[in-house]
Order: sequence, then C-alpha cells, then structure tokens
Amino acid sequence: MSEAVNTDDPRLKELHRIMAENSLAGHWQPRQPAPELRSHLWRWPVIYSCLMESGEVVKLGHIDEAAKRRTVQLVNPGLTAFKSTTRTIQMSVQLVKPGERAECHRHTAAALRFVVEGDGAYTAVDGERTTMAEGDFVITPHWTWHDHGNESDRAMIWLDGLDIPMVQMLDASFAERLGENRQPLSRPEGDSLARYGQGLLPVDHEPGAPASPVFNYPYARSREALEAMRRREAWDPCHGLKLRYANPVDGGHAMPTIAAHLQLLPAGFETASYRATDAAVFAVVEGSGETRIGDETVFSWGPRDIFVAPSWHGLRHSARTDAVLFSFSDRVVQEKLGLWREDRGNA
Ligand code: 1HN
Repeated sequence: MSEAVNTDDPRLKELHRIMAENSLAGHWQPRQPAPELRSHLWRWPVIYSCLMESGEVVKLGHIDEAAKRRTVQLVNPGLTAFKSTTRTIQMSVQLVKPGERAECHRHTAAALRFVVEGDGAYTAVDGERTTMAEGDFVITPHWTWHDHGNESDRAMIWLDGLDIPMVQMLDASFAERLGENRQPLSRPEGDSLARYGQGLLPVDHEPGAPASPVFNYPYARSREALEAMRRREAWDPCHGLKLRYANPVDGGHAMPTIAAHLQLLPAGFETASYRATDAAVFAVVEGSGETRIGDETVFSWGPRDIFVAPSWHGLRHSARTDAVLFSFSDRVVQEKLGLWREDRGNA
C-alpha cells in the first residue's frame, strides 16, 4: 500500500476500528483477500462413497426442517465461506433410497436435476409427477412445489444445481413447506411432455412464463438428437456437438437463471481453446478424456466425475473415447444483462 498512510498511527488505528465496527472502510485500506473461484475436479468414487455413507448415517426424516434432503454439496475450495460451487450456483448430489420420500416444499431458488444412477424414482413438480431415468434432465423452476420419492428397489442418485447464491445475493430467498410428503397431483404423468415437447403447442398457450413447461427432458431423446446430428453435422471446433436445453415456447433457455447443455465429443477429438464469461460446472455422462483449463490445470476425467471451470479461462477438451458432457452455468442471466461474452480459439 501507499507509503502516505502510517498504519502504526494510533489515531488511524482507532479510526479503522470504529469504521470496521460500523461496516465502513477507508478507500486507502487494502481489500481483505477476496475468495476466488478455483478450477476443481471431484472424482465420482469419492462423492459416491460419501453419499452412500450418508445414506447409512443420515436418515431423511432427521435432516433439518429447511431442507429435508440428503445431498452432498460440492464446495469450491475457493468459496468455502459460501459453500457454493461457483459464485452463482450451488451444486450437490442427492441420494433417495428405496422407500424414501423427500417432503414437498418450494423455494425461490430454482433447481435442475440430472440423473446419475437409478431408474424409477420420481419427482413431482407443480401437480405432475415424472419417473426419472439415467441422464434425464429435470427442472424445478423457482417457486414450484416439488417432492421426490423412490418406489423402485434401487437407490436413486442425481445431481442438483441450484441458483441459491444468486437468489441470496439479491436477498430474495423465500421457502415454504407444504406439510406433506407428497403434493396433490392434477395432471397425469407425461402430460407436459405430450403437450409441449412434440413441436406443437396448445393453440391458446400464452408465452411469457419464465420457465419451460416441459420439466423432464428424457436422456433417450437428447442422446438421439446428438446421434442424429453426428450423422450430418460438422463438428464445432470448440464444442464438438453441443445442444442447449430450451424452452419450447420461446426458444430461450429452459429456466431463466440456469442454462444447461449436453455435448458430444467423438473419440480422439480435441477442441480448440474456448472461453466464456460464465463459470461452468461439467458432469461427465459417458466416456473419458481430459480438459485443460487455462495454462495450469489439466483434469483427466471418467464417467460421473464433475469439474468446475472458472470464468474466462480457456477450455480445451480432448476425448479419449466418445464422451458426453452435461454442463450448466449462469450464462442465461449474463445474456439477459448483456454481459455474456465468448472468445473462440484465441484463449
Ligand atoms: C433442495 O430443495 C433440493 O429439492 C436439493 O431436492 C438440494 C440444496 C439446498 C437447498 C435446497 C431438492 C438443495 C435444496
């Protein structure tokens, strides 16, 4: 810092003390070290063993009132004070064992799910249930009632991505419990996909809802879309083939605060360097490979590993086998605010 300020001066020390007590700081004072988002890779076997252990020692019914969810949170090593994964996203991995139910609640934070393991558990969102399978992308837009249950005989595990840090930053957090494990259902299963997910819309449907009316994007369809593209489409040098989960009503992102993508990289493919202003979380759905982040980090990944890449660091993926990556970020918010930018091939 500048020599002009003598920090040993007792009067200055006293001034600093009083200012600190009153949430004030002098322009001349150095900033406290700021927490910093870091690149990080979480290996699936470690997450999995902690999650399964939590399944033994943490009973769903015993978890505190606010959450009643058994999730293991992925805490960015640079953001431990916030327990968040990026500055805007809190990500966790959730286990629902056979016979368990996660009670019905709603909150202003929005959530996405991406199913990692299991088949046949359900999530219900605002009056409709969906039975989930591996790779399904399910959304729980802000303030929608949601509960989960597993009536199958296998454990069900999925990734949760929530915009909690963003909602908290805006001081707009609300939550409430229905007081029931299960919400009343008003539509048959599959209704939303049938109405809105076929390239058709009910004739009088009014656009303008902030989130997609489709709330389960089944993996079988998304994966088939990638395979169909692979037969005809040129590989994008930065992304391979990359699809965006879209709201069929307006073509925008599926939710107003979290953007999500699914991408295919063929065996042997190496992407050109790419950077964008959104810090992104990547979850490996299929295959193995390597990702370079900036000049210093190289992550070697396999199925179900999860990594986070900070904003504006050049990313280069290389696929050892055919690989599918699911990723999500706050890109949609940045786009709406005119902040989002990307740099193809120069980073
Ligand atoms: C939540 O409500 C769910 O509904 C998952 O499954 C993870 C993490 C923090 C706060 C609320 C869920 C969550 C959460």
